[in-house]
Amino acid sequence: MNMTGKKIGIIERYQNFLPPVDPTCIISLNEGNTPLILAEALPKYLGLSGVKIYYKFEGLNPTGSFKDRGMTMAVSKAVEQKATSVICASTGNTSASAAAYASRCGLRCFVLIPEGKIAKGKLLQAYRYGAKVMMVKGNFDQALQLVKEVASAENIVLVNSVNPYRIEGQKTAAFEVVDDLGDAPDYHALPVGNAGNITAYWKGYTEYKKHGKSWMLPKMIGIQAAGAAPLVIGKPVENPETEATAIRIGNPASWKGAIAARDESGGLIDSVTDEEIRFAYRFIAEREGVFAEPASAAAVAGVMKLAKTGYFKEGSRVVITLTGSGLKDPDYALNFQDELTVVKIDARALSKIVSAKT
Ligand code: AN7
Repeated sequence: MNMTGKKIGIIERYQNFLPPVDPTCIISLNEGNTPLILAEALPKYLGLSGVKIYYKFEGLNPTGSFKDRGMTMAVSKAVEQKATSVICASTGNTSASAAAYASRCGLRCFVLIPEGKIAKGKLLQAYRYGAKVMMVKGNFDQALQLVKEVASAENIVLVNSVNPYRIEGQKTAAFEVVDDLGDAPDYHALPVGNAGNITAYWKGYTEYKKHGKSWMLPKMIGIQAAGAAPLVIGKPVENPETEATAIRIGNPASWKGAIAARDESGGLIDSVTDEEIRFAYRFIAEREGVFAEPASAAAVAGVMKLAKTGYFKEGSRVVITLTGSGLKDPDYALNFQDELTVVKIDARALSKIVSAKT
């Protein structure tokens, strides 16, 4: 229990459902406990008045993405094992999170990121939290291969989601959804890159049900970007491409976990184009007041696509995980040719603008 009565992190909240951690080794930034926001505009837009859609907004975690849930576990365990360093490959959010948690406990942090393909907000987080940042002339898959080799040889703790503690921590998001809704939803949609998160959610839902915390299990809906959709086409993509750089991944480490989640839940894994991602990204920000990054919008785009085929049953509940904050990627946010209106310091000129019909 926290004596100050302040919010506590996922390890303390869900300790009975997680591998034990020495309490003196817990490294936490009060991650988790993110809101489940009821969608208002989306079901109206889709003509689904009988379907309740919720956004699990993971952009409100301490470093602005869901990765913090896994990182508190992985870094706490690294401290317990008396490690001195952590290392990861990343499309951005993992590196930001690893750097933050490592800084909190004095671990050295090495991050490898694909050259030129990382959102600025994530890059500056890695630097400012004090990580040693290295660009790789190559993509995420190649960077992951590299850190796997070094971590096993040098006894540095690897904090990518191949580290099982990452998945353990991330499964707590499913617990929170059940705690909030009183049961699992009928469908759970989320973006898929390296496939750790879909694996984690499915583990969370099935374990919570086994503990008698819920009656049902959701159909898991994984959404990839069309240019980086190995799980949809059934084989690795050598040169993955998408504007949603977080999920620009061609050979997911948790491939089997994603397929199991899909098949055991009776769900599906589909892809959406960058065009569809752009539309969904703007829709949730401009119509719902929820600002999430492009990869997160992919899941919304996926729900839009499926809804148009009549996929969602009347009376059902759909949860969409918005994995990261829109503030992570300012370049993407500013590439819509928005017009900047300059106003002279003049109330008359201003009233003319605000009273115009468009
Ligand atoms: C916002 O940071 O892989 O399928 O290195 O940042 O569990 O990989 C990020 C992935 C979705 C995909 N949404 O999750 C990394 C990294 C956002 C992300 C995903 C990521 P996984």
